[in-house]
Amino acid sequence: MDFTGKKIVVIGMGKTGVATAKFLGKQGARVRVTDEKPFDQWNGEFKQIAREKWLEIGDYNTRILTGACFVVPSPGVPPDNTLLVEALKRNIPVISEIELAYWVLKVPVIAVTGTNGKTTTTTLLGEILRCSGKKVFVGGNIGTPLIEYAEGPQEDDFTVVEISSFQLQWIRKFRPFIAILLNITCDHINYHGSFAEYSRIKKRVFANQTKEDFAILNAADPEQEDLDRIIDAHVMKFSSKRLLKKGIFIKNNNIVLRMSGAKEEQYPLSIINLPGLHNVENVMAAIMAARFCGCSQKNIIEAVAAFRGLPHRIEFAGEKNSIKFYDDSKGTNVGSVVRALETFAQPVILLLGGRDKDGDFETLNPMLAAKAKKVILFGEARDRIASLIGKDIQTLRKTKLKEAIESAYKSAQPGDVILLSPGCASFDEFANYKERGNFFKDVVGNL
Ligand code: UMA
Repeated sequence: MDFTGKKIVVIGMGKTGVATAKFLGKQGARVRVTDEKPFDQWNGEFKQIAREKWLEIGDYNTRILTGACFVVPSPGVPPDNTLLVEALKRNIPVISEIELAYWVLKVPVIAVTGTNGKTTTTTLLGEILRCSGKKVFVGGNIGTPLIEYAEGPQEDDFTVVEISSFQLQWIRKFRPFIAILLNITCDHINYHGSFAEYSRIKKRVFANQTKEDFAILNAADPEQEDLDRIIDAHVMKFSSKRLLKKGIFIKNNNIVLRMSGAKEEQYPLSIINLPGLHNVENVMAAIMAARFCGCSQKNIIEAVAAFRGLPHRIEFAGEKNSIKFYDDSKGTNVGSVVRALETFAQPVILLLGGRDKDGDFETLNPMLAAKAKKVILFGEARDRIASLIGKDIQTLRKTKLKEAIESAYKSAQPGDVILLSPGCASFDEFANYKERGNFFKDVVGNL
């Protein structure tokens, strides 16, 4: 597409919005930007483009839409945002940043989505590809927006991008040559309006694929049942629960990859250095994608064995008086709390809370009854969660995370695990989940 002279509106001046404006400006567009926050709270990189002739800063109201050719909202701008609703009313196309990037992308895209495990799978797949001698860009929701990559020389063999439901909301042609859907459980209801809508949007990752592409699905996820019937791509499934005629699954302490017309491959489970069955699923999905990219079994095994996981994902955070602490600050939805609890055989004191995303905390009850010795609720969401979890589960309410940690430690006994797996966003008390996780580690260190 020729962007020269086109008037394009970018909403939200965070990481994505600034990168998008920069890209469009370089392409000769007239870029109008706006944000609900005051100027001094915009992403620091905005300063680099603030004085450009092609840039215009607009007020945060519908006047900004006048004459717009299309609108690019930042991922965090919800679909019911007034500016977006008005743009659609006026028939002005709304497109995601990943869609815009896709229009100019020359490197094949591997998209990784799902409620949980995206970052681990994306990172691991990037490592496997690198270990196999391929040049790769790893980004998307994980950090560097795809549009920033699209603006550069694009000299890699593959791009591996973590894709969120927010980014899938406004795609039109975005077509990854491999798309992975790890799982769909309740998340971001306050953004999408309902679980059904969230699930529908997640599945859009396959919408533009053709039979030349690959779709990797989770055979054990009830939300993905029958999904292969509506996908045009070549479907391969992974399962941590049962054997498959074709696909990737667990058998006798091995991951087994069975593809038609090829010799069965085995990858010992013992090479995985990550906790929990959910991580075996992430590894299975990454192995399958890597094989589609032509990586050898030897290189895959080497890369998986070398991969130590990521911070704030059920990360060991220290031990005091035989009480172990784990930081799962990235666990920002109920599904991830379940996964974290499943990982432990010991009694767990769970720290749950933060900013609520309308999570279905009532579904946690069986898992809490089985695994949690006590639940310390903290932050904005504490009262709502308390009203949803079972009356038989011992709970305590604290305003701030620090008090919650101290209280957990006071009531713990040697052999217990204290787990921060908040099931909520961090924004009521912290800038992001990383800051919350690091704070947790600091407090634990000072106990
Ligand atoms: N804004 C508005 N109007 C609104 C909403 C937001 O003007 O209605 C403005 C805010 O004031 C702010 C800007 O938009 O200045 C923020 O935009 P953003 O929230 O989209 O944030 P970015 O900095 O662009 O970061 C986004 C992703 N953020 C979200 O999806 C919320 C980052 O994922 C991602 O790393 C980055 O793009 C690069 O791709 C974060 C995230 O929390 C980690 N993602 C969610 C998740 O993983 O669960 C989806």
